Amino acid sequence: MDAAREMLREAAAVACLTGAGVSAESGVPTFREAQTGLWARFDPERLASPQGFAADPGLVWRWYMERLTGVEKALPNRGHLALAQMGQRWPGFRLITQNVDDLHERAGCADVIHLHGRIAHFHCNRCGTVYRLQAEDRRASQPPRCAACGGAVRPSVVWFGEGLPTDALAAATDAVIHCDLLLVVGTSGLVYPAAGLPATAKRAGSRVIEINPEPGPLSPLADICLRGPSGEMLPQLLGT
Ligand code: BV8
Ligand code: ZN
Repeated sequence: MDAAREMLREAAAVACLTGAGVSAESGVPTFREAQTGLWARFDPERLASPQGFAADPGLVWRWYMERLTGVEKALPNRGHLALAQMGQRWPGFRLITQNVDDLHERAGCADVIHLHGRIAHFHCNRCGTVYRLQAEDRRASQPPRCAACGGAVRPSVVWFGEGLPTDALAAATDAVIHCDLLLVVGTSGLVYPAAGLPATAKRAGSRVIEINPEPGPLSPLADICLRGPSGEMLPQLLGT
């Protein structure tokens, strides 16, 4: 941890890429944790896809309403709060997340780069019109219909097989190319193109610190691996 603290002190420009692990201690299940209860028999990569939504819009809608309720009940944990403090201490700090929850924002982070969209935002799957969720939609068995074209409303998240928002991916790539230290926190490093960002940082000469209780495909890229939960590792790294 001392070497990591030293590396952070020496850094001129810091960026951070987070995955579902940073929200685990807030009680938001990680993406690959065995789906609990009702969802145990479904493959999240199938549900989080245009094919899954076309095949059974009601099932996918209910899955997202249940996850949204879980996110709204969750509170930012000490890891989220430590990252928000970094934003205050390192003016050029850029936070990139694969997560669709708003816990970084609720911890006080500004201009978070959301690579995979946001679960609390909605739009029409056919014409793209933005949709404001109504109370009755949360209990509905089918997705609401778009007032403009009658298309099905969907969460504004990036599904498997869909391209990432070009502006978010461009901002994330720019952030990792121009940082001299990248923190990679709570991600299994399985999902591309997000998982390619640490290699891009490395090629641009940045150093990489991984924070994750488990090793993974990104670990060989890291100069330092802090093997522990981010809710403990991040406050220690920041000395808060
Ligand atoms: C695209 C939104 C093309 C939805 C998500 C073969 C090779 C390479 C790529 C592919 C391939 N086959 C298919 C692809 C493409 C695919 C992909 O990468 N698949 C993978 C599975 C192989 N990618 C895509 O489809 C992407 N799009 O490529 O499109 C294209 C291009 C242009 C134009 C048109 C099309 C889109 C990917 C986005 C998918 N959407 N989310 C939703 O949430 O419902 S991704 C989803 O997985 C989540 O957002 C999550 O962020 C993401 C990654 O998971 P992690 O965040 O890493 O979480 P995970 O559960 O995996 O791991 C948790 C980690 O936390 C673990 O390491 C654990 O150890 C750690 N942890 C646990 N507790 C803690 C902790 N860490 C710290 N502290 C703790 N306490
Ligand atoms: Zn529409």
